[in-house]
Amino acid sequence: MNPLELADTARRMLANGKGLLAMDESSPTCNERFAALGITPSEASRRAWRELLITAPGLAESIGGAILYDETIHQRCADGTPFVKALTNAGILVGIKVDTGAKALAGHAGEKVTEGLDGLRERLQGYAAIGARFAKWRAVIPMGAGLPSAACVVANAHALARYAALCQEAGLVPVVEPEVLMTGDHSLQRCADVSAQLLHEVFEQLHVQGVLLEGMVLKPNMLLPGLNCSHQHSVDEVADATVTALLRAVPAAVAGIAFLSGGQSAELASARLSAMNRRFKSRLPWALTFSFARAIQQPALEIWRGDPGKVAQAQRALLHRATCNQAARQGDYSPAMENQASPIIGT
Ligand code: 5MM
Repeated sequence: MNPLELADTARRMLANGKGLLAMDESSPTCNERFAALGITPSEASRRAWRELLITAPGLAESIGGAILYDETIHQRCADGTPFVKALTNAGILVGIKVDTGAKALAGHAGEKVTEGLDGLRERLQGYAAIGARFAKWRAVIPMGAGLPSAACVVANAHALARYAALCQEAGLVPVVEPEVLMTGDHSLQRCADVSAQLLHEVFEQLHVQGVLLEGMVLKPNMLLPGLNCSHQHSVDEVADATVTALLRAVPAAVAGIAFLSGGQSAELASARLSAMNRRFKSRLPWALTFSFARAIQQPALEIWRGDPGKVAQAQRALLHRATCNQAARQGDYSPAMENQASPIIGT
C-alpha cells in the first residue's frame, strides 16, 4: 500500500466538483432494466449501452470516475478501443465492482450478506494490471419489523472492511457502499437510527482492519423515509437529517462521500444533494457528491431503448443529469435547470 498514491487517487476521483458514474449493474440487473423498456437483453446490447455512456462527449467535465462490471471492463468500443483506454484517455478513472452479490444470511430470514472475498486479492491484482484505479463493494441492509439484525449489520460491515483492506493492499481505492434500502414503510427517524448504527459499525470494522481513511470513499444512502411511509419529508428535511447523521458518524479524514440514488427520481436526487451542499457548505470536512446509477442513467436509457439513431440524444440526456449533479455538488442545482435543458434534449 502506498498511502500517498491512494489518497491522491481518492482526491482525483472527486476533484473539481465531479462525481462518479455507477454503471456496474450485473448482467441480470442490466437485463431487467432493459426488459422494462423492451430492449433486447444480450451481451451486444449491454456493450452498446455502455459504449454510449462512456463516449458521451464532455462527460469528463462532470464525472471523475466510472464504476464498471467485470463484463464491461473487458469490452471494447465499436472501433476496437478498449473501454478502459477510452475512459482513461478522456481523463476518467476506471473503477470496478468486485463483490459477487448479496446472498442469504444463514439463520436470518430476509437478510443478506455480500460475498466475494474468496480469491479477491488475485482478482484485484488483475483489475489493477488492466488499468482499474478504484473498486466498489455494496452491502444491502433491509428495513422491516425486527430488521436489520445485529448479525446482518456486523457481517456486512466486517466484509466491507476486509474488502477495503485488500483493495488498498492492491493500490486500489475502495468505495465502501453500505446501503439501507428504501423499501418499506419505515419513518425517516427509523432510517436515521439504522443508518447511524450501520455507519458506526462500518467505521469500527474499517479501523480494526487498518484501512486508510484518506484513501477511501464512502457510498451511503441518503436518509429517507420508506417508499410506503405515509409522511414524506421536504428536500431540506432530508438534507438536514442526512448530513447531521454523516457528520456524527464519518471521520473527517475520509476523502469523500458519494451517494447512491437508491431508486429516487433523478430530479429529487439532484435536489437533495444540492440542499445538503447549500445548507452545510462551510461545515463539511469531506467532498459530498454523487455516485448514482439509476438517477443518472435512467432518462438516457428511456430515450435510447436500443435505437442506434438515438445515441446522440441519449448522450445529451446523460450529460444533462451529470451537469445537474455537478451543480448539486456546489449547492447550485435548481429545478429550473430541468426546463433549460429540455429544448436541447428534444432536438
Ligand atoms: C445501490 O446500487 C448502486 C447505486 O445505484 P443507484 O444509484 O441506482 O442506487 C449501484 O452501483 C449498484 O451497486 C449497481 O447497479 C450494481 O447492482 P447489482 O444489483 O447489479 O449488483
